Amino acid sequence: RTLEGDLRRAITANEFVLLFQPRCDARTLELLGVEALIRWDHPQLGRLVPDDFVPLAEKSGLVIPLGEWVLRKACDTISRLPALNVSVNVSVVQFRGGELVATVASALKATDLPAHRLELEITESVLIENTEKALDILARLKDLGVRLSMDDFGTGYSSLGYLRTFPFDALKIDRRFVGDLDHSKGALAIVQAILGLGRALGLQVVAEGVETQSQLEHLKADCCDEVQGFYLGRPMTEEALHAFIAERQ
Ligand code: G
Ligand code: G
Ligand code: MN
Ligand code: NA
Repeated sequence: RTLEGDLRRAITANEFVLLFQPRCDARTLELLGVEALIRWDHPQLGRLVPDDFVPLAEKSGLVIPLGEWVLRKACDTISRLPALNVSVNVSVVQFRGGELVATVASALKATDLPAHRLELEITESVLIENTEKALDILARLKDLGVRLSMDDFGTGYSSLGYLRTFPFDALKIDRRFVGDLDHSKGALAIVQAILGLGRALGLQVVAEGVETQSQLEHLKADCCDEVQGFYLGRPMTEEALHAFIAERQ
């Protein structure tokens, strides 16, 4: 048996789980949306995180059907929760196949989720690989009405130019910078610079990996729009998300 064989069977065997992590208004802490995060409950190996199997899914092409499942599941779950937005991570491999736009359109149609409530999180690798093609796909995704965000912002090397060239609505500050906010002047300077850049370009800025009150205070002081991280809530099941929402009402 191989992990790839297991992966091939896992979709039909229903072994994947989609968790949802809160994204909150930085000032009011109101719940605005969730990021969908996949897990694999492997029958022998237990619960696997994306680092354990997404690279293999990308190499084998299985990330295409897997990505379809994630989009459908995320849209379906959130369509039943009034006013909540959902963001979904999209792999560079999903951009190669050429079916991404159709896959997103059919997930929205099948679940009746208004397009503006779906955000696709994209990493820089998508833009580096084939800039022309990526630009075309992103433009067609924007035409559908979905939001686009640049994920892991600050960790790449040419992100600044991309922000101008590509039709992003938001950028997500990588949790490495947020995690160092309390004890590193350098990290604070970088976060402040990203927030200033986002503001100047009219982009919404989301900070990831917020774990402490004091990190939150730094981010609020510099007008960060949204915060995500263990301080606000861990990735949770759909049932736990319902309880999380009920508790806040
Ligand atoms: O889930 P975790 O909290 O461990 O996320 C680790 C990484 O896995 C994140 O950077 C995220 O971008 C990626 N990831 C999580 N869920 C998905 C998914 O559904 N599809 C893809 N392609 N990547 C995902
Ligand atoms: O898409 P991305 O790579 O950014 O995925 C988010 C990842 O960060 C997921 O693996 C998620 O479980 C993880 N994560 C979310 N909040 C926190 C946090 O507050 N601290 C840490 N260390 N990891 C977090
Ligand atoms: Mn992400
Ligand atoms: Na990220």
